[in-house]
Amino acid sequence: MKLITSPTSPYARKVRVVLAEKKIDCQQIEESPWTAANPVHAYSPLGKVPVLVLDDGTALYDSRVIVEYLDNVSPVSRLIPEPLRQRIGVRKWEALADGIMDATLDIVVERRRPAAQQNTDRISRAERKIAEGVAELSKELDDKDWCNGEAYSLADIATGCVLGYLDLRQPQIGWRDAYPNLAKFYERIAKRASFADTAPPPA
Ligand code: GSF
Repeated sequence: MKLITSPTSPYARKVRVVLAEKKIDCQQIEESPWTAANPVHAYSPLGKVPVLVLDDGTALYDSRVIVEYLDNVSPVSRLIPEPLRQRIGVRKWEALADGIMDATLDIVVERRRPAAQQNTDRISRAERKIAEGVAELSKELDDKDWCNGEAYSLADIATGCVLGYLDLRQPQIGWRDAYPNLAKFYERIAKRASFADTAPPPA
């Protein structure tokens, strides 16, 4: 089994944290999806990281499918609960965190274009999604220890990954000052080995 990944991708980080939490051995191959040739197309028609290539050659994507697969191949540290309401709660947290990642990535992609070609409407729409998305993370976390229910889950992993990605790509939004509960949560989760070992390189 091998994971096609990149050091800055928050979606790939979600998978790398899950691998670490579940103590699953997996070769990790770094590829850049942003080069003209995009080597990730060798593994997936969508050309996006992460891709998990199984031993029989089956390629799994995207990150949500991969984490569900990994959570089920090993019983160690279950990260997606079985009961429907809890499971859907966790998947909704993940959808929110992924949506904030998508909006943040939209801005990264726009800002890479020459200034005159940047789509300011797309950037404003993305900024609104980030602002409202982070407010929702904070509201839903409230004063709880964990995002969903009483235990550590994929909801915490997705939330930790998106907050780390905001630090990398949108540090000026200052989410820690606006949302002390998220700051406290992040400080705690960032200390886990799975997070410390997968931190993105500085921008
Ligand atoms: C998103 C993956 C993605 O956009 C998932 O796996 O959850 N919904 C998917 N990956 C980016 C890299 S990024 O995370 O920095 C990617 O590979 N983009 C290349 C492209 O051509 O869009």
